[in-house]
Amino acid sequence: MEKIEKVAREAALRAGELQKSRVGKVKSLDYKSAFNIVTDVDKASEALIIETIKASFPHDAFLAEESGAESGKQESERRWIIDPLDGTTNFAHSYPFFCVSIGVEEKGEMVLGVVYNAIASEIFVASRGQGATLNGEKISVSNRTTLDTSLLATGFPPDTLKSVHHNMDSFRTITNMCHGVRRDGSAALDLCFVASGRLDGFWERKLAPWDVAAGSLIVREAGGKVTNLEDGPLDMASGHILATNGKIHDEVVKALAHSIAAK
Ligand code: 2AM
Ligand code: CA
Repeated sequence: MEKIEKVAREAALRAGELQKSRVGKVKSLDYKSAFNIVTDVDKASEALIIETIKASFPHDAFLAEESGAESGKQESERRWIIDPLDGTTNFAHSYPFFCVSIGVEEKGEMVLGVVYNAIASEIFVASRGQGATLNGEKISVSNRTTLDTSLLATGFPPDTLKSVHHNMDSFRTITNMCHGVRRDGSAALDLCFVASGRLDGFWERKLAPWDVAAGSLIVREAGGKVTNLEDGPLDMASGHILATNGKIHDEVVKALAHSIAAK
């Protein structure tokens, strides 16, 4: 695990520094769908990350946002789940809230998560059973026990208004029940903010596995709770996620259920 962590950190740092050097200098911007964008820096970051990992682990499998899944790999093999640039919309607008997210899965279980925010020089790392750190210091979730004293975050994928259970109702409902709901545009960083106690909870619908793979392990290793929106097991394929400090989890689950039922 030490070598895996070293390589994951190195890949994240290399891609993060590239991103930092390219803020405000996007050369190409394509639309994956109506409001879902990808830049040359997303693609260059992913190539750099995969090249770095392959130099040490040439036989591992990858699931990465821009290049997808590699075919021909055994399910039991180690798999690297990569979002080379989480918060692309922020990046493209020079809004400084984006990161590199690298998760490592072995036999279907997340064993390592690394999230690097190059602008803030913050690297969040968690290794299964070993706790979570921010720049090498142990982190843990907050101690707040009630929703009405909590600060949360959520996010809105680009096609959210077309989805049946869209998030606006939940956003309105929960905003009226707590100190506030931030919408900052990087699910991986939002999860790390829950892990480090800056936020008490985060939820979002329809995320992709690479948005949550690393961050969900970091929250758990920091003592938090990660489920789907109904308090069931997290399914990275469906991408509905609720992460909290554990203490406000039931209250948020009830509030989300109420907001959906009220539709
Ligand atoms: P991205 O910047 O890597 O695209 C914002 O609410 C969060 O949703 C970000 O983490 C963003 O990741 C992610 N996101 C954006 N478009 C998405 C899509 N079509 N499906 C799933 N997640 C998406
Ligand atoms: Ca991305």
